[in-house]
Amino acid sequence: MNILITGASSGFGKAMAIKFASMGHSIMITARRADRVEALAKELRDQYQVTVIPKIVDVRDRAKVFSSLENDPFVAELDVLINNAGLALGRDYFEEASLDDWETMLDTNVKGVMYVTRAVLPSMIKRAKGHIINIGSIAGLEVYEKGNGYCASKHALDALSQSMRIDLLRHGIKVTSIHPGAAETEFSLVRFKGDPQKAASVYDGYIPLYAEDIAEVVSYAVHVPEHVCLNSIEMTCTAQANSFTLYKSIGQAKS
Ligand code: NDP
Ligand code: 8X3
Repeated sequence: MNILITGASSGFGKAMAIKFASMGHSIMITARRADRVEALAKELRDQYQVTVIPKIVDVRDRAKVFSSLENDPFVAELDVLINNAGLALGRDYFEEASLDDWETMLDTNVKGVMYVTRAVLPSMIKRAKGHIINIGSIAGLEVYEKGNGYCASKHALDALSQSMRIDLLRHGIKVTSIHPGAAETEFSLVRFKGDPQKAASVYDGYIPLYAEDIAEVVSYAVHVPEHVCLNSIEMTCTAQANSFTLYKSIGQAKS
């Protein structure tokens, strides 16, 4: 299969790139950090002798997204698009949160998905098949304190996924939402703007999800038979029930 993964320089996207390359699939991997994307592409090509195409794209840059993807020969034969690139910025009360952070999250997590999906859709429609996997979040299913802008972006993404599923039915295109809970990646380091202690404290006292867990579930969703579509998958670590109930054995509530 030809699989395009956004946000492959770290976390879930990188784990998915490794998983799919190890299974022999051809992949296109994208993100903003060129050094990481290019190094990963080389490493996977050397290790698994598969096609790995690196593309340096900021999903917020509408013109660049379209010029990079629209007429690409790999995209012309695309089987699976994984909209994974995304981020949270800040964890503050609504009245204190940064407007710039809100805009960056909405531009990346919502508009970025719209741009990338629209850029690759013509080839899927032409071939009357394809699978779009959107990496949502439990923050897109339930809101939590100080989650405001991030929760809004992931709720919007969930609405988009449901719309795509309905509107693309007539083209034979599947749409799957994956909604993970707390997972230890660079997500919290980004959210807390490079503060390693704050980031690490998110994962203290319990075993969170790891990027490989998400890659495993995405791979399962990709490999179900053609006539089956997993519409929505919510997954958390065993210590988490929903976006505001996390059992930390050291007794500290998620905050
Ligand atoms: P990471 O920070 O480890 O990875 C995020 C990836 O997104 C990076 O590759 C980053 O690449 C890319 N990215 C961010 N902004 C842009 C942009 N503007 N253009 C292109 N790429 C971008 O976090 P995760 O792997 O944890 O996050 C992946 C997805 O999963 C996100 O959508 C996140 O919201 C979601 N999620 C994460 C959870 C968690 O607890 N970790 C739980 C639920 C959902 P680069 O900076 O090089 O551009
Ligand atoms: C990331 C999970 O709970 O930090 O989407 O919002 S959470």
